[in-house]
Amino acid sequence: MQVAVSLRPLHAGPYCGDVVGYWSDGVTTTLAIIDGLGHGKFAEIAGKAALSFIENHLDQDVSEIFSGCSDAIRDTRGVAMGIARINEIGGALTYSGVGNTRAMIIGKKTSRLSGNNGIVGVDYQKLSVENGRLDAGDLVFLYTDGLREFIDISLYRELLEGDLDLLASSVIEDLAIERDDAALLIYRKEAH
Ligand SMILES: [Mn+2]
Repeated sequence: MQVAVSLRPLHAGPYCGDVVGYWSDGVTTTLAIIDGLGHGKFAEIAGKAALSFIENHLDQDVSEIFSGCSDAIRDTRGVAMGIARINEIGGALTYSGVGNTRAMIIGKKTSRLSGNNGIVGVDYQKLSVENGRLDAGDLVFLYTDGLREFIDISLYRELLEGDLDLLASSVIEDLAIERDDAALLIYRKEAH
């Protein structure tokens, strides 16, 4: 797999409430996008607490991670969060999200994955699971609401098969809004 991350704290400040993580053992890959509520120090504390919970519970399935994380970070402001899990061999992808983080798959066609209402660490009513399948070369975008929601992929055609870091920095440069932290993670499936 290949992964690129681009983060842009609000006003280039010292804190970033948007946090991303990715982990792979070569078979199972987990991608996480986290937006600590609001911005500033306490958003970052919430975001990092969620990241740390995920990192320490990678053996659990995604619904268990969401419920455990929601309990574990209850003394923070809470977060919006999306987690994608990918089987590197077969290409199966599952995704769950709570709050307004965004996810999309860019393959032969582009599909947007939907999340659920709520706040991890405060309350959410249900956790739906979206399923997809990735072929080698397909991309997964996970991003926060610090980017404009609609990413017009056609504008980046020439970058989609190229350097992921350049793609991530170009998208965040073009689409980050002025009033929030912004984070984008791009994953590319490689042939197994
Ligand atoms: Mn945000």
